[in-house]
Amino acid sequence: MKIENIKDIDLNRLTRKSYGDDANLEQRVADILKRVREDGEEAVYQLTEEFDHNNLRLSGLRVSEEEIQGAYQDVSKDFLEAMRTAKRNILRYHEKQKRTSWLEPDPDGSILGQLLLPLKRVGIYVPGGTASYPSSVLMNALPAVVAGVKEIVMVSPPRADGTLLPEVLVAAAEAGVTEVYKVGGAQGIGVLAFGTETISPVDKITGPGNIYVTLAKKQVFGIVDIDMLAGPSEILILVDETGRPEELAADLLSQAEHDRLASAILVSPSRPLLEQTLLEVERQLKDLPRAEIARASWESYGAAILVSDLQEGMDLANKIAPEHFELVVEDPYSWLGQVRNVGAVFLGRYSPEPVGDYFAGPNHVLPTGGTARFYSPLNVDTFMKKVSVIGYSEAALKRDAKQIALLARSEGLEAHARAVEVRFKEKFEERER
Ligand code: HSO
Ligand code: ZN
Repeated sequence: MKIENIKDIDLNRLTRKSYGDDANLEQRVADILKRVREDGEEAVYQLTEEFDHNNLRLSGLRVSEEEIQGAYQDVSKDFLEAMRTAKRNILRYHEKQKRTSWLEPDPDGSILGQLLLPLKRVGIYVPGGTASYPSSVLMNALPAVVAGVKEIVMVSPPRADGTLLPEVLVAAAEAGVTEVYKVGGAQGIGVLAFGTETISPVDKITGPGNIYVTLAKKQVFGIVDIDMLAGPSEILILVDETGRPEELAADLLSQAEHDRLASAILVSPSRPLLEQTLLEVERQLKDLPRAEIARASWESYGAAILVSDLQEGMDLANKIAPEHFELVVEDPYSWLGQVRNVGAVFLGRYSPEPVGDYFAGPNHVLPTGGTARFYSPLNVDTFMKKVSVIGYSEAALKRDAKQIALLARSEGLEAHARAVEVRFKEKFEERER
């Protein structure tokens, strides 16, 4: 890899879209969703045979309570303990996000307010294969638990032997998931959105997935709500000359190893640091178990960008809007006020990105593909909705009646105007007499 000057970089390459716009794929996903909607579980069994090479007709789609308890035998004590600590941290952080209903009385006797209510039933998608992360189960389910959601349904594609990863099942149990089904891909999203003969549909679907899952979420949006359209993981590191190549290379690779499409970008005003870090990445790639994936990502979507100063680097970060942003500079807090378009910011050399992926408490489901311009990390609000409250008093309505009626008539809506005035009809009549 070569160092690129900011003047010469192609921003388009670095600000990929999160999801493609392949009309063929969209159609295939639409067909799958239609089959699930029309034929229910029979379609789900057929699709699971087609895509996951599994016949689940005998065992059924639901993971039993015994299976979940059995999974505890297959995970280590240390894993369970680490997961429980992570859970505590995630809960503590998300509790701070919780907002409550409010009612505000006015001296005139009326009351305005807002109810904050948990969604009743939500669905969490957990990918299969090497992207089947127990940590993501916690990150999706725990904010829903804090929000007060009662029914949390998880779906995930079965492995070759028809089971789910024990660590994922344990994470689901620990996180308070109430139902688990072995169904993945677009059909998994279909089950959540439309329901089947035995599974009730959910109100909202969250969680990352491959392109099929993402397109399916896009297509069911409106029937249910969704969190966001998640794409491959990204990291951008802004570093001054105090950075250490060994640490920077490790952080870049920590995201590159997720996915061939992941992107890892290093930005610095120090050319020697960029050079040394590039060498260090090559060195570390040599014995990385997922080197093949990490290298593919690094070679296609990685970048080392030379800027004239940190300010230029900061502006570039806000333009690219990366999912993860590491600020490895002398006084990271002095830059915090300029951070705008990133999913999560990691301050200083002791906040490497995996601290956020697993443990610190903030959510690791973050906006990707430049959507940090308008999306937030998954949070407690993701699982709540609001209801407006209007409780006018007689005095308040009397005060406002004329103006409301006037606005209604200006829109040609006479019945609206009368609905207000009829309350004071006698008094109006009295006055006229
Ligand atoms: N960095 C990923 C989340 C993750 N990392 C899960 C490890 N496990 C997307 O933010
Ligand atoms: Zn990660």
